[in-house]
Amino acid sequence: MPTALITGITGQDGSYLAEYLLAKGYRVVGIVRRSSTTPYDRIAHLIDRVELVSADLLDQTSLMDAIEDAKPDEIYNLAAQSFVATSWTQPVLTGEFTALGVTRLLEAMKRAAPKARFYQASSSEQFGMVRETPQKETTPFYPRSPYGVAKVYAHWITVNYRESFGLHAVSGILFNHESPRRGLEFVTRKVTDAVARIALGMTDHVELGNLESRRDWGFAGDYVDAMWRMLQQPTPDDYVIGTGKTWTVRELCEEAFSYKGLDYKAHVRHSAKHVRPAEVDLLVADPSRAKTELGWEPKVEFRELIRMMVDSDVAAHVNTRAAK
Ligand code: NAP
Ligand code: F7E
Repeated sequence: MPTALITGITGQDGSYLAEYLLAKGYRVVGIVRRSSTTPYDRIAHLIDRVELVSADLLDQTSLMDAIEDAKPDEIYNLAAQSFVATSWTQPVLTGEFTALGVTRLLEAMKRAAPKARFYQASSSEQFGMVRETPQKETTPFYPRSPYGVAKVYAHWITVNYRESFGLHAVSGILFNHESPRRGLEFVTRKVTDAVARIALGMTDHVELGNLESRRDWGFAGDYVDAMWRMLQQPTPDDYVIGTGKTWTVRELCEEAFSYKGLDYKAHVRHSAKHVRPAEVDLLVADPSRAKTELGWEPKVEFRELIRMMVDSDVAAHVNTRAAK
């Protein structure tokens, strides 16, 4: 039974990856950071089947201990300060978690499990002000936020440890991927949750920033399969993962509101508070290399994804009401 160590197991991707690897027969060990509460909502249904160890990307010794104890065959580094907007208000912390945290983890792996395979969660935010469209593995990076800058560092330190020390380390450059488990602060979930609350008469509007930016949105459940496939390749390399299609935030609103028979124009208000100091205007992947070399393709398309999220948010609010 192979062992996988997942940082960020309590996050959106970590929860789907844990499910996916358990189904494949892995022993799954998840790193969690100490908190005064235990917010394991996304993995509550897995809690008896995974092992949790306490460590933090800020703390080198805890990472060394976690790797020494778990003895992993595969390490998936999904932990990060992952919200782009927060990276302008907490730029130093974002750099510590999202950039230097990766060096700490690679250093721990180099010492405690040099034969393990390492996955780094790179991001389409690294392309930022895009140099070509669609974006592929060879497209130059031009990050537009402290988060994007931190991810570029994390990406290159992963390449560097591969080339310097022969570690089997790969980066998946993943475009936006969403699900009912997406954090409420991200725009897809913010919109689908608002649609649910408006449809149930709990509120009548939602405040958004820039409606014209374009994103390549896929389903998180499909993307964790790509992570695993990357680590099974005999030679470590980096891959772009996305759908190859792109939509504006406005189109996202149209899709989500019209599903419940609502007109987004009557419910979406502009708020300068949600406009970013620098924007990434257009992202769209060229995932052809992943298709050819990994045999990976997305299964859930945009409309199905948005409807799945609206349905889930409606059900959650109905259940909460019923429980009161
Ligand atoms: P997420 O839901 O925000 O989860 C982030 C995880 O990181 C949480 O489990 C969080 O733990 C953990 N974490 C944060 N700081 C930590 C620290 N100092 N030490 C240990 N753990 C820490 O993010 P996600 O959407 O699943 O994304 C997973 C990864 O992929 C992230 O690295 C993200 O930047 C990257 N990425 C995401 C997307 C996307 O569209 N989702 C696209 C490209 C790349 P707590 O529960 O304790 O907060
Ligand atoms: O913003 C616009 C916003 O926060 C998408 C992370 O997972 O994907 C994610 O980063 C777009 C931006 O995701 C609001 O300006 C308008 O253009 O959902 P988001 P993101 O910034 O693309 C990448 C790949 C990652 O790696 C990240 O970790 O939507 N937008 N109005 C808004 N965005 C938010 N959040 N809230 C608004 O009110």
